[in-house]
Amino acid sequence: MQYTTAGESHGAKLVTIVTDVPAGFALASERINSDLARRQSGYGRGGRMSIETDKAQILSGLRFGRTLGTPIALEIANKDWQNWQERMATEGVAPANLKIETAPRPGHADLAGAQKLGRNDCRDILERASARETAARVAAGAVARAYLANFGVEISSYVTRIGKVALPPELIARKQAVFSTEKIENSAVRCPDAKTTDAIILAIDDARTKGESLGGCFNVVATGVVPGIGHFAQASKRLDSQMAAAIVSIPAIKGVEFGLGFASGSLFGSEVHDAIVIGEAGDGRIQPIRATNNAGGIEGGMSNGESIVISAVMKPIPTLTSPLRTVDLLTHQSREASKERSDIVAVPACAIVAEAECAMVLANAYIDKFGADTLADALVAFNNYIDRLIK
Ligand code: EPS
Repeated sequence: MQYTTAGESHGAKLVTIVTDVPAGFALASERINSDLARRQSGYGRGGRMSIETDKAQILSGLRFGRTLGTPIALEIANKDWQNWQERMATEGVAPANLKIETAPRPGHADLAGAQKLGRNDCRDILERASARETAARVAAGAVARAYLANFGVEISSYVTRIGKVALPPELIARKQAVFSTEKIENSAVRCPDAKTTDAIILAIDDARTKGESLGGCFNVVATGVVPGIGHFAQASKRLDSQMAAAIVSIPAIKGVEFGLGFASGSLFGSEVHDAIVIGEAGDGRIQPIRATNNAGGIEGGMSNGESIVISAVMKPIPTLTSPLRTVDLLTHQSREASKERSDIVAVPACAIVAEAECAMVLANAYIDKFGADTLADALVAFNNYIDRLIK
């Protein structure tokens, strides 16, 4: 399964085409829209989210609610387009009074993009570099997620830090996803602990008062993944290399870890590696399993049957209401960076985008192992594999 997106932040629509989709699984726009709504939520987001109600329209690749095995085209209308039609017209000439953005924001794609493409209006860059594009990724990821549900794979996420406020480490159990969906989804910042949520909200309010922005960390957890997904034999097929590339492709992500991650560099081998014991796997089968899950569910580039636990860090939003210094692209004079309407923090939204990226990687690894044509064929191969694992 591959996806491509198109669309500017204030253009008419966001579009995504998902190709190499197996035939015969159920997909509903309600499911896609629920992920789109989850991406829009989160305390500390900017004015744009109160303008938009992202909804995907499925244009192709389905018949009577089931995939045809043909490309799925999805589109999401930008309601804000009505306020930008002149400034973002795809044809014709620029209006005489067009305001151009010549003050690149440190931390955004503005300057390097303007240099790369020889532009002096940063809007030519920022419209596409905007994280608005991630709505289309979430729609594509929902297709992958619907496919994976047939194999018992579920993907969730939660926020572990925003700015200086972090979920106490003792609450983060790595063996499995212990947080209830309700606790995560009911938190205004997707943090499963009420006390931490309250402290994060105060930190966001404080950042807003100071004209600041914030970043943070989140975990993505995939449960129900059978062992042996991915491959040890090829760099490009290693599950963790694919997953890292997919997560780091999300705007503003500056690092990714699996399981214990960087902390494993300061520990003894016996403190890091997960002892193998006979026990009950996630689906009730008696199997060799792990006593702990410090590996984050991936060893040797393959799933090991434990939950896949990925942590990532998102840098603070580059648009500041108390901006940093920059250089005007036309005059080369020092000035303040431009102030776009923006979020104070978008870490909870970013976690949903990371769920989508994780789903796309896992769906591809399942397709690679169990077959690309139809869900029915893949389920036969999958059930044979499960039987073999038990013997
Ligand atoms: C976003 C929409 C954008 C920004 C945000 C992400 O809307 P607008 O630019 O109209 O306010 O809120 O983009 C950024 C933070 C960024 O740095 O590009 C969205 O839909 O997620």
